[in-house]
Amino acid sequence: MASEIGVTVTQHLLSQQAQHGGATGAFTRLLNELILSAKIISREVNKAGLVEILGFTGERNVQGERVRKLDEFAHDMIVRRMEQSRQLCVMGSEEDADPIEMPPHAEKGEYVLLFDPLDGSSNIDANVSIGTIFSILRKQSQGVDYQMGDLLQPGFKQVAAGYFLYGSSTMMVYTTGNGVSGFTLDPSVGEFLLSHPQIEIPSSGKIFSANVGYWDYWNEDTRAYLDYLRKPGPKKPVYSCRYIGSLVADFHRTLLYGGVFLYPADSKDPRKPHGKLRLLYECSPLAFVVEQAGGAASTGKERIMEVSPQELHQRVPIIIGSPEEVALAEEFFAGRRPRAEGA
Ligand code: AHM
Ligand code: MG
Repeated sequence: MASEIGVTVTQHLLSQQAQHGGATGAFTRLLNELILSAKIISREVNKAGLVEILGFTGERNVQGERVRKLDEFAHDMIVRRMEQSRQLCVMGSEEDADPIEMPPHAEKGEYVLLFDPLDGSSNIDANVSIGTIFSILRKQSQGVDYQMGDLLQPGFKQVAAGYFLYGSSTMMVYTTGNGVSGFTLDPSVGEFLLSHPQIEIPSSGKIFSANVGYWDYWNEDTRAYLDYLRKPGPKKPVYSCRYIGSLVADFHRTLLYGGVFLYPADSKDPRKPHGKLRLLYECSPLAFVVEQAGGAASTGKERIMEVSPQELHQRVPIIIGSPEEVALAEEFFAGRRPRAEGA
């Protein structure tokens, strides 16, 4: 592409597709449908304070949490639009306990979509940034119908992943395994325009992001790691703590500024032995993005992208961000403190 100025996300997708000989355009059509869903969600999020859409519905999602109306709206919008995309064989949503099958009459495709329709929704009433996270996989099984194994694929099998951030502006950040690109929605023309070509995460940063309210629940390794980050040392800065409590927003800041976000296992809280965040809907897609930007994502013991999913709503501890901070966390989780001592 001669100049990146004024490049729309569709142009960008097409140019990426042109680099893959034999591409049929199915993937571009699929992503375009998702982008349209996000534009509609963004419109609704932006007028959330103006209409009677806020408030609880009284229902609970599969995680036992109360579902807010905008979550339902986002979920329904994506499901309805993607059902008619003709590119999918099955979907999975954080808001649905079961796989979402295509309607019987719908033409099926070769892709699988996993998504968190509106992450961070407990922040909606306070006008805090929230987001949609997505992960696209290729169907592995033979035949027209899907198998559970098509949904339960490790992160390294993803063909694309990214998120939409509904913040002070609406952004789309995605990867197809060829770097990470960011687009900002120009609401006057309704287009996502390339604003962040080739995003690269700094190799280290000065911010950690974690809900330190859970300090007493965390294990010794987590506490030792964060203690190290927050205390002065001759060879290191004192890290600032920034925690919005909205994953897409916390992740996006980490991607741009560097540092580390973590949602560790709550070893002393039986409700969250594996942390809170879901492997397939939140951790795997963000791991793909961060790795493509030069960062890393780990459970503390294992690369997130290599975790083999056992169930749709599986949760994993996550440490994600700049490569140096994530590598250091893995040292602490292995019980080693070599780089910490004398630092
Ligand atoms: P959600 O998918 O139900 O919105 O929950 C996920 C959110 C993330 O956005 C955020 O990182 C996390 O929950 C915050 O949890 P906590 O309040 O326990 O710190
Ligand atoms: Mg979520």
